[in-house]
Amino acid sequence: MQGADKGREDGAALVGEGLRIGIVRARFNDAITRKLAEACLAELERLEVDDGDIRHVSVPGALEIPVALKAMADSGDFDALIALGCVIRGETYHFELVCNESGAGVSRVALDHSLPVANAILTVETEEQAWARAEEKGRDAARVAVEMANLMEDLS
Ligand code: INI
Repeated sequence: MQGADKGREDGAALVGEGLRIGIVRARFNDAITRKLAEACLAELERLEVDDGDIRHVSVPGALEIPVALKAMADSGDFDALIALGCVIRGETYHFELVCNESGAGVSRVALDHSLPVANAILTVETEEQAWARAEEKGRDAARVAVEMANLMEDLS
């Protein structure tokens, strides 16, 4: 098993029908985050999430992702959210700050709202690594969002 499926043993539902998913994509490193989005949307479609149940917005950079996620969470209109971004150390002298703050913000939204947020903000050393990981990371984000939305429904 790889990626989002690592350790999955309980057959938690990977059926997306009826789920409402919000996606926030950072435009910084735009070509890479578009690749993340493309893979994520393809997997959501494969898992039968209806196109009309997906809201997809973009923000300037990873640091703006949490506030957009928060607005989506506040709306009560979503069963799970997905954060798509890319931070590359080689081009970012404040790499740690952008990684840590965006990651902490994503987790905070999830816990404050009891709402699953799949974190697909790539944090890598080089652009080459980002390209190598983008497709799997985008696909995993879709699978995590669907699995966790169904789990939260089971637990509620
Ligand atoms: N934002 C990213 O998403 N990735 C980066 O690699 C990055 N770098 O290199 O700095 C980045 N910075 C912008 C930041 O997210 C905010 O948009 C900016 O600071 C304005 O608030």
